[in-house]
Amino acid sequence: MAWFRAASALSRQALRRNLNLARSPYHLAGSRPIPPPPYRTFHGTKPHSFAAPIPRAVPLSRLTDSFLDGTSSVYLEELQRAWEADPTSVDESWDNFFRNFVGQATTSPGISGQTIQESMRLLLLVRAYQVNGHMKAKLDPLGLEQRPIPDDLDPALYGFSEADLDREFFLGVWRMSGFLSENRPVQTLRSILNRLEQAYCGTIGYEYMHIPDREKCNWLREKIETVKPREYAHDRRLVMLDRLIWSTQFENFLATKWTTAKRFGLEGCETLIPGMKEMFDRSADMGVESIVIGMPHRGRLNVLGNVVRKPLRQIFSEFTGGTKPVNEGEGLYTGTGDVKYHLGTSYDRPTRGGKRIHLSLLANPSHLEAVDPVVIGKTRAKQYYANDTNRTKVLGVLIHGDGSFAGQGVVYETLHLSALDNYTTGGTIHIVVNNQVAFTTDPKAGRSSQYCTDVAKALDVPIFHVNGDDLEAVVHVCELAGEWRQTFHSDVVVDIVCYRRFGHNEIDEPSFTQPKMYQVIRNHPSALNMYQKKLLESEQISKEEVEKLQTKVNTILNEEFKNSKDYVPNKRDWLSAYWAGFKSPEQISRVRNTGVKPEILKRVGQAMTMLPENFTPHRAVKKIFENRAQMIETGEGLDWAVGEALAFATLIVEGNHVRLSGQDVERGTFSHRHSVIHDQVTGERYCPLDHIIMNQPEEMFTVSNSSLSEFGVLGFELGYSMENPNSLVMWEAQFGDFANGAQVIFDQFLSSGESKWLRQTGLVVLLPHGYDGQGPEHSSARLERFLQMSDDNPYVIPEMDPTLRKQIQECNWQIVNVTTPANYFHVLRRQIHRDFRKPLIVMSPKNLLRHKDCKSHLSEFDDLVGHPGFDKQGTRFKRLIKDQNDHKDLEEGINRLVLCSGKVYYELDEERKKRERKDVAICRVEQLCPFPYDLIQRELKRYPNAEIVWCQEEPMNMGAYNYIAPRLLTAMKVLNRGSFEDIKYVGRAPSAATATGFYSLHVQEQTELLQEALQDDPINHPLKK
Ligand SMILES: Cc1ncc(C[n+]2csc(CCOP(=O)(O)OP(=O)(O)O)c2C)c(N)n1
Ligand SMILES: [Mg+2]
Repeated sequence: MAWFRAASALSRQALRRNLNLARSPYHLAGSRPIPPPPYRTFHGTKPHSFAAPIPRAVPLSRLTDSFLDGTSSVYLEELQRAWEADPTSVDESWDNFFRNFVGQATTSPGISGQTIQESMRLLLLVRAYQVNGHMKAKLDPLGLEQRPIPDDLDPALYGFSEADLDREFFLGVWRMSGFLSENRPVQTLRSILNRLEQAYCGTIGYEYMHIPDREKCNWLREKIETVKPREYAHDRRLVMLDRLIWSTQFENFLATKWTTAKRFGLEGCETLIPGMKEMFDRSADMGVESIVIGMPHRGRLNVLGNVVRKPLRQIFSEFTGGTKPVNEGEGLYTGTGDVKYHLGTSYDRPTRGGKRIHLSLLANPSHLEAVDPVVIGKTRAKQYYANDTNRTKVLGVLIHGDGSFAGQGVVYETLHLSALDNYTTGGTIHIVVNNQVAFTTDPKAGRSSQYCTDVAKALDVPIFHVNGDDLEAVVHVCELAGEWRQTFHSDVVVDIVCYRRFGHNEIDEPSFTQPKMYQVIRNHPSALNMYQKKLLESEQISKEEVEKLQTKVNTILNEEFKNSKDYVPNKRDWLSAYWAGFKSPEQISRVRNTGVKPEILKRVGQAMTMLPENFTPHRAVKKIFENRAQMIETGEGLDWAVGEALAFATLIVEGNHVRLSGQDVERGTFSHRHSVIHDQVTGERYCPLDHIIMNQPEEMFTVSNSSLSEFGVLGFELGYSMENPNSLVMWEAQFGDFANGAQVIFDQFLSSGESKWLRQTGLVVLLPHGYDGQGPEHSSARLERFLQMSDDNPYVIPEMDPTLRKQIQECNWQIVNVTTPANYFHVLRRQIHRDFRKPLIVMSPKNLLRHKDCKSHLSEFDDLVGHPGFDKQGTRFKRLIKDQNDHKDLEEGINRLVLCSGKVYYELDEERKKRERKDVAICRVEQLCPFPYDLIQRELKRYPNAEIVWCQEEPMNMGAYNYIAPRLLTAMKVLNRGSFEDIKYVGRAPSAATATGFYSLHVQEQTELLQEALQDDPINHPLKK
């Protein structure tokens, strides 16, 4: 866009120079050598003295302006000179242009005297309307402020005066159809201007000239520059009216029944509802079967009731506060709930064309726009499961506020997923409810761009601004958006410029801060009033018919209100089709084994290490794959990457969908994964895990490097994971630290989503973590924050009997810091091999990826009795790994039990070996949350005389210490193993930064903590140090 603006500015200057502008009295837009400040409000346009007379319809369609891309008249002049000197020296299209022009000019009496210069200037004027016509469009229903009309739209700038209005001009050029010729090669300037005004400066402002694709622009021009301005048939108008009545009366009804309740009403933008409905109807006509919607607070109840068709009685009942199910027994689990304007739902809705369309509105937090990527991820997953490879059956629709669309970075992060192979959904339709205020903040204080939608211009997508008072215009652009999306499979933005009739919510006073605006709003008729009046005045409907419609709607609203009093909520409605049979936290789900038959392990192991013939991998990669094949062959020394790949491959064999995304995940940040390899000669890609089973569906295994966004991509994967439980969906941070760029997703969705909205997800988040001297920003994934958000009670030991255990189901998520490839394999498989889903946060390793001791034997992955991984219950994830020395059930000679988690274990073990401390046991708490009370107690009992130490690499105010200490104390208390002061701490001192930036200091700190953990003398409690 910047280049375009520059070009048009250049052309303006050039024109001024060339025309030696003697300003005509008709030229109003004053010369402004210094560009004016950006206009961030609409509020009408300055009246133009070049008053446009009654329009005479002339179509502007099918403008194929292949050679008009250079907008400078200097350029045109130079071309002309060149052509005059040698016609073959210019492009064929220009040759035709000049020939044609000369021919016409000499034969048409009406245009005698028209110069080539005039013709060119006219073309530039047309172009200016296409580019900047929206600046003059009447977008603001309130008409408060005025925005100056750009010079480009002033015919005087092009040297035309009022005297030229009725002169005929030749606009048509060879190969140009539509407005520029269309059997009407000669037109008066007046009629040309009228057409341009009508098409571009009415109640719709089109922005599309930033799209570089001519075909797309021409498609839009055909729609915009139609011969006949849009005319809706009588019955369509009645439907629109009916829908507007529903929208308006719904809000009125809530306002009268619940006078003081916050509902974030839609008043001032009621046309959104008919607009959405028409958009959905049109989309359904064009093949859409399912729509996933995300939206903020404003108008949400109205959308739920009128668009999604959530039963009104249910909405009213919830409004009165009756959200808890009352039936006995199962289904009593309600979580902690959420306010009414955050809840989601899904229904099937019949469309105008007689089809049914499935609509789901996702629950969302207060955090504006945070739901955007979640909706897109969910849409993509739906497309995967619907085999919607063209992406025309499932559509994502996002509704935004003007303040949040301009202000929230996640909007941009989501937009940038739109055309990426593994993230595209074939276009999202964005609707902005642009009420020209954000709470109390005016646009000029809230954004630096002219329009709140300018962020979308980063993409090649059209933006339709529309005056929200003009129902038919809103409906028109909503339909157009649907058509665009189905035709070009890319995003599109509808910006409904409207107002907010009341305060930010119903108990807020808007005149404190927007007094002038609200003076106007108070006297401003509703869109319904206006539309009714229009239909009545044009005698398209009678007063009685309007009243009948109003009464019908009112009666239904009242009946539903009455019914809402006896409304009994159903059991939770969280189990969509794919989730049937999954257990809620109140139902016990048996813990299953995750070991795999040895022959399957071998087979998938071979498949995932095999490279195609004639493929030339990088030398080092070839070696890695040879080593991997060897590991599978011998069963010895399986490393982290192989453990992970085996988990993926075995899940695929079992029919699950596996998806891993994040920055550089294909190779792996630490060059360890190599899940996609590149032919060093041809550059071709090969992904071995795409070839695990015969005829494996293309996306069944997806590994994808992502855009450099944490918020957007994690949100996307979260949405993806929520669609179908039989999928292992993972997001990996480059380093764990970066996860806080997506903090809203962790806080508002992942840790609390199930509790608030009764929706489960088994999303896995891999966060590289570990202190290896790489400085403060690459050491810590802030484990403490995840633990702090866990909702298990530190002072209550839950039921731990394996047959009755619901500990994980009752906890909001699981947090692990796993230390062996086999345990990693099992924890990933456990995500799928259970009857419920819980998010899994993994502190994933960095130096363990290649650590000599961080290896597993293939037998630890299988399910054979007697194999190392096999315990009493079979082979499964180990929540705690006991000391690796062969200890009996009672070891009175052990003086110290060091509990730790993560890679520090290997360092502790080495130090122990060095010091030959046979009296020290080291246990790894692999699953930190929920806390493995049973296994911890087993170890406490095993070592009755041991001093109990928690050892971590992180500073004392970080890591797991603050989570572990009270839980360990609770476990000890039951066994009479001492008090708080008996929990010894070994780790770094409290610190503001996560880690030192000085490598030598890191080494010193690390050495000291290892030495302290294994010192001969008893360790002091921090209180006594
Ligand atoms: C991320 C985030 N920051 C701040 C808020 C508090 N807040 C709630 S509504 C609102 C104004 C939103 O303005 P706009 O997007 O224009 O929507 P409108 O309410 O005007 O429909 C703000 C700042 C929020 N909900 N989310
Ligand atoms: Mg707003």
